[in-house]
Amino acid sequence: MNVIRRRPWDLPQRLATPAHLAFSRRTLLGAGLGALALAPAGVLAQRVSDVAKLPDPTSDLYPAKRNEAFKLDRPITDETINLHYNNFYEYGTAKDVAAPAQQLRVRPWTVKIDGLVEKPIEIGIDDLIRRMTLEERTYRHRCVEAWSMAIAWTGFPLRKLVEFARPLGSAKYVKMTTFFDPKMAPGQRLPWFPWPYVEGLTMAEATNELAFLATGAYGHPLARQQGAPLRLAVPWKYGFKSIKSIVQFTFVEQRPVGLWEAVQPSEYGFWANVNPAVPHPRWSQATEEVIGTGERRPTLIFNGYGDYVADLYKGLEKERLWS
Ligand SMILES: Nc1nc2c(c(=O)[nH]1)N[C@H]1C(S)=C(S)[C@@H](COP(=O)(O)O)O[C@H]1N2
Ligand SMILES: [Mo]
Repeated sequence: MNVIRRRPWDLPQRLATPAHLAFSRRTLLGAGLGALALAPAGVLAQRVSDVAKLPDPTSDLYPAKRNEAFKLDRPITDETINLHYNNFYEYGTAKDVAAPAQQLRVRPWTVKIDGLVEKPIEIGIDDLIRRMTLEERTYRHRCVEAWSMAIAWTGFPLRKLVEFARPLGSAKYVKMTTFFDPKMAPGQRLPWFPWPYVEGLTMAEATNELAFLATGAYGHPLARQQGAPLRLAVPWKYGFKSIKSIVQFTFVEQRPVGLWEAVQPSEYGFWANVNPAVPHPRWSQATEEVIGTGERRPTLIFNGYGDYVADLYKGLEKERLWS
């Protein structure tokens, strides 16, 4: 089925609703999204506040100490803005997923580690978080749609999880997978996406100092729309690599195919490193809209993180490193 010829951000804002992804309203209603869109605001607000009241068993770990090694060249985006402008296709194709995302149940939450490892592991998220030392890092985030933010994440280096996993020498990539539960994620009832969301990194990328697993943001545990309870932050790559609400890390020999690469391989590749000189097939990547400021800034190669990561790509110049 070749339905996704256009992605929502090609459309004028007023048209950027799921109904304009070239599907009939009936299809959407059948998929359950119509009902969500039609739910009175009050009903949704009620559900949101009920879920939000549940205590987070790790909240005593926040705020964590900031790691001052990671400096920003711009102010941190306001938390309120960050919480109301999100990409989370499991909860809708526009940016206003904050309310529907409150349906995501974040406890109990089990993380599986499997594939080419000494011994597969299943561990509860609270247990995992308490085994790690949380720190705060301020990172830029550059979406492939040419907008950006700057965020204070809390979490731990992905490298620490890799060490905990004890991968075999034959492991070449780590494949990460988001939860799959169409009952609590209306977007997963849209049959034209190959759910669940998947992303992957090479072992060298996964163990790079910058690769970070976020458990919190702005001094407290992650909000659901940010990808609670565990999401990736790889700030030198386009935002779609930073997979949310991860349930599984699988060490593999074959290069994983991410959800966006599966949907549109001509536009979204495996590497997806930020490069202002290489346009997306349908738009320029030269500048970015800094959300919440009205400002456009020139985009930097590797999103400004070349000192950390440029070496990873030496000798790979023939690969499609940039989209
Ligand atoms: N599971 C999942 N992860 C995801 C996405 C998604 O739709 N589903 N969107 C990606 C994209 S395109 C971006 S830009 C970031 C957005 O993260 P934010 O909403 O916290 O800014 O999440 C990424 N991770
Ligand atoms: Mo994105």
